[in-house]
Amino acid sequence: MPANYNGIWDIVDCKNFEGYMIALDIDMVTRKIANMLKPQKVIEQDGNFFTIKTLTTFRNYSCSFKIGEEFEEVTKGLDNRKCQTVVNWDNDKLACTQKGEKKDRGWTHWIEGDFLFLELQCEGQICKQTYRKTG
Ligand code: YOG
Repeated sequence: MPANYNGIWDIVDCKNFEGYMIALDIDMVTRKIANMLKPQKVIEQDGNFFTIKTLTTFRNYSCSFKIGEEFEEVTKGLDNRKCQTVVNWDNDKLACTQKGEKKDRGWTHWIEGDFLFLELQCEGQICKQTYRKTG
């Protein structure tokens, strides 16, 4: 039985989002706005099928995938790049690689009790986020 990510998760901590955004070439005005946001993750998991919605008052982003199946991801409203993306199980962690213009790009999710952790990586910058289950 893989881990169950279903639920609504609210951000409670965020480190180095700025470094991650600079690595993605996000302009300063947008970074200032983005740094004020309190994202919520709404995750729908059905076996190996996932939809992860990242919701904010400024922009929303949604990504749907099946574990192990590569797809073309367009990071619309984020850095607007195309990536060849795949998400795999690493034990109970969700490990994503996003191949494209940016090197060493990807993210990892895992759960510990009521907390959902996320590390977003791009070109040596790692943003570490913590979410708490609220629904
Ligand atoms: O999530 O990869 O859960 O898709 C990363 C933002 C700010 C827009 C969001 C809106 C990167 C301006 C995480 C933020 C910064 C800044 C919320 C997306 C780019 C632009 C929409 C992500 C994964 C893992 C699932």
